[in-house]
Amino acid sequence: MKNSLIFSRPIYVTRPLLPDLEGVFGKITETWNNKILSNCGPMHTSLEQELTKLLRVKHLSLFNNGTIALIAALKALDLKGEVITTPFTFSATVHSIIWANLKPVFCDIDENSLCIDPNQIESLITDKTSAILGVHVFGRPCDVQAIDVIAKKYNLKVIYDAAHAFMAEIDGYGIGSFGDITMYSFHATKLFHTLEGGALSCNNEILHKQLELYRNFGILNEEQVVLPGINGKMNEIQSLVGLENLKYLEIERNKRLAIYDLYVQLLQGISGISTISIPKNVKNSLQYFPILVDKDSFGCSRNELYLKLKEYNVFARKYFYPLCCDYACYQDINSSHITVARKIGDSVLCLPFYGDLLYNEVQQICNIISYIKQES
Ligand code: T4K
Repeated sequence: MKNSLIFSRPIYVTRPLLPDLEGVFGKITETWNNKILSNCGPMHTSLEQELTKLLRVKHLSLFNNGTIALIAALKALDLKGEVITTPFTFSATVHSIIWANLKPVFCDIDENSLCIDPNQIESLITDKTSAILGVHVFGRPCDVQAIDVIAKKYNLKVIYDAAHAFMAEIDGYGIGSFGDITMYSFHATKLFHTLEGGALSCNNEILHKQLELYRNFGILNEEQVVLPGINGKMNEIQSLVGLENLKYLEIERNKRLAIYDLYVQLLQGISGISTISIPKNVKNSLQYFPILVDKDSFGCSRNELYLKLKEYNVFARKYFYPLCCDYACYQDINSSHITVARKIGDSVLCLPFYGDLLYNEVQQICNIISYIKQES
């Protein structure tokens, strides 16, 4: 039985969306002819305009990756002291706080949303706190209303890491409508990508100008450099790949939606495996397909399932284990109060999820999980 379930090639957690090469070559030819390769050329301008419309935000600035964008966001808000954030995220979220010369303070997460728990934030606020950095983990949004109330009460800035939340919406509002600044990642592993890339959106024109200065060395004009900015610019090749990928976005989203539904349907019969529900008022970003493994009712732990899946050539990922607060470099930051995130970090597993995954492959992955359960 086991041998018949083994995939003949590796099935990874994701595979990038690749636009038709002819379209890419057409745009590369344009770029070669006009010889503008970077510094906000025509492809860049065009992608920025398209994304501003698509994400329904007031201002959007492209960046060369999400991490540099997040650092620029923290710098542009002129923050000092401490930033309250989640440990259940990719390293880049917390590293960005350090790169902006700020101190991360870890807050536990909510068991349902897997995002920062607003009920735990207030007790962590001190006279040094200047901001809250929430992450819309797996595209399921933070409780933006509760966070807004706390931010207003204590006069804090709010930054959202929406690396997983491209095109997510709450009550029909684009995910970038909330907080002071929202960051997006367009890395190759993201549903919408520009090879590497990212963006920041905000609703404030003055802040938008600051972000653009931070993106380009703080250069105001040929003779004035007004702040210590960085090189955060997206180049023309990245931008044109983004423009071509936009053409396939709806197709990719529809394919993922069908795969998402199939996974939910096939996994619901397997006790010990649960999926993360998306509230009715939220538009799913369809970025990842996370499951939670309950060792007692499934029969083996998340770690055992992860390792066993590899024997079948299925390379699921433990996003996000270990928690950021357990990294060697963050041992000096208090995390004794982090309990929910530890439980989730020990039970979460992201299954392969991308548009080119075939229905029979989804079926096979679910059959393998069932078989592993039977054998445990
Ligand atoms: N905030 C959050 C919450 C994030 O999740 C991220 C990034 C950021 C901030 C920072 O944004 P960026 O600065 O990256 O724009 C990946 C990505 O590199 C990273 O962007 C992403 N989050 C993170 C969750 O995942 P790895 O180390 O897991 O990637 P890797 O290379 O193991 O790739 C996973 C699988 O994808 C591979 O097994 C095969 C497939 N793959 C990957 C690449 C790069 C491909 O098929 N083709 C490819 O080109 O970090």
